[in-house]
Amino acid sequence: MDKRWIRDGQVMDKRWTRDGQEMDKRWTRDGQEMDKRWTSGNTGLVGGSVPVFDEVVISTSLMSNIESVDELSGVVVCQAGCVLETIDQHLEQFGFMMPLDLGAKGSCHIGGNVATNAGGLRLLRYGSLQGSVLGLEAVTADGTVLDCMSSLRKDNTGYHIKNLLIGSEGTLGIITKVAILCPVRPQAISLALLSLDSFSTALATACRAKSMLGEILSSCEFIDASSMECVTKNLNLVCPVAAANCYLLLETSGSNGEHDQAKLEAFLERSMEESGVQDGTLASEPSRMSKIWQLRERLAEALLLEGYVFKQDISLPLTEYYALVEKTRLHLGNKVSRCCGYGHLGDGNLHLNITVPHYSHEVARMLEPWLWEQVAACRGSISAEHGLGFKKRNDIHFSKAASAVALMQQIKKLMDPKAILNPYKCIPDIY
Ligand code: FAD
Ligand code: 2HG
Ligand code: ZN
Repeated sequence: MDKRWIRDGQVMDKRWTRDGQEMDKRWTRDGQEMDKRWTSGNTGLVGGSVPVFDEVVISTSLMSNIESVDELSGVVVCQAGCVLETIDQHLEQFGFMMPLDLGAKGSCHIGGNVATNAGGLRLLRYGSLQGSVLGLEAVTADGTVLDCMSSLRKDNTGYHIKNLLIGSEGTLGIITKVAILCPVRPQAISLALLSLDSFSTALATACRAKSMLGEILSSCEFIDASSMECVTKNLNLVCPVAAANCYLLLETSGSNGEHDQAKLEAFLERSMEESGVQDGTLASEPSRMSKIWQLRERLAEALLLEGYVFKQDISLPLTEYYALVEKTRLHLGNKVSRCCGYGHLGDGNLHLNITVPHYSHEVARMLEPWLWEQVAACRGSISAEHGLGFKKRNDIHFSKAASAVALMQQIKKLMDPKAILNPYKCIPDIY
């Protein structure tokens, strides 16, 4: 690929932006529309799957077999090119579900999910893929087929090599197959959307949800007023609760509808007593829940309609979560059209998004490294769930000690001495 896709060391916007449904310029090259069969998931948000200099692109799209579902243990074995949503639909007949769900589920591949250690909307309940992936198969740089295809929950025999591959963003091996432990599909799901006067009320309500809903809480998502305005205005969606400074989406799922409903109602009654909780709606009917979920899941798509989006995916202590959005807003002032925050509050993961009509060098320079210094000062992470890819690999030191980066570089050198596996990504160059 030529270099027209790079500007000031940044991958150009259109190549790595998408809305979870309609793919944009990523699918064209030299004016020709690319056939989707020749691409992989490509939904990553840090340019990890974008060829930047001299790479060869490998597609796993034809590796789309779901090989088995163990009805006793709930372990699904599938090839890397399976689309996340397809696996989930397949599991429904067996009464299981994928432990991972994200807005890009209709396009992303399980191999890409594992390679990025994707988080998503239900990590709060089902944990990270580091826990759910029981086994994997990968091809290493010298062509060896690395067989770590265990389906056992417990296997402490030596180093956990598979965990090294999970989240390695294609730099240590090409994942070809995975075994994933899937939870039982819930019988009853409900979704509450609350509008709140401030982030501190949102935080107090989220904490109350954790303690009063306990084991049935399956998602705890935050949306600020600016994000809500963006998704409703740009996509013509309706927010069913009164406009406010902040919103919380709380999902419960369990095995007994009556039990869950009673818990949820007690929680909502208690929350509504708080003056800061302004309005709320509860849905259990699938089409109503889906409409509410769109307000959260389609935010990335809505933002794209405003021009260029500076996307940041940050882990922070909860006390700093929204303060960073406000600080960034002040710092950038009227140089940007929008500075908004949403994300997986239950996991301390903020998606800070800044829109400008066109890519701006000035805003880019104002944002980095300033933002990373803010994150490092409170010992947060500059990438909570999207990885480092091409975009952030040289900023890794804001979240990892030099000793850890040096060990990563040694591991890379050992496993890929010729740097042929996703070069220029994830960690700083050593060659
Ligand atoms: P790609 O984008 O194709 O690749 C991602 C990286 O993985 C690249 O470095 C690539 O080289 C590597 N890779 C891909 N396949 C393999 C393989 N088989 N073996 C080795 N390396 C491989 N992410 C989250 O974590 N949580 C979210 O909630 C979330 N929501 C999103 C919502 C939207 C609307 C969009 C567009 C993206 C979202 N993402 C989210 C980001 C993205 O969907 C995830 O990072 C996803 O896991 C990427 O999967 P993919 O198949 O598209 O991978
Ligand atoms: C999400 O949670 C994704 O919706 C995308 O991780 C985050 O749009 C973003 O910044
Ligand atoms: Zn996310």
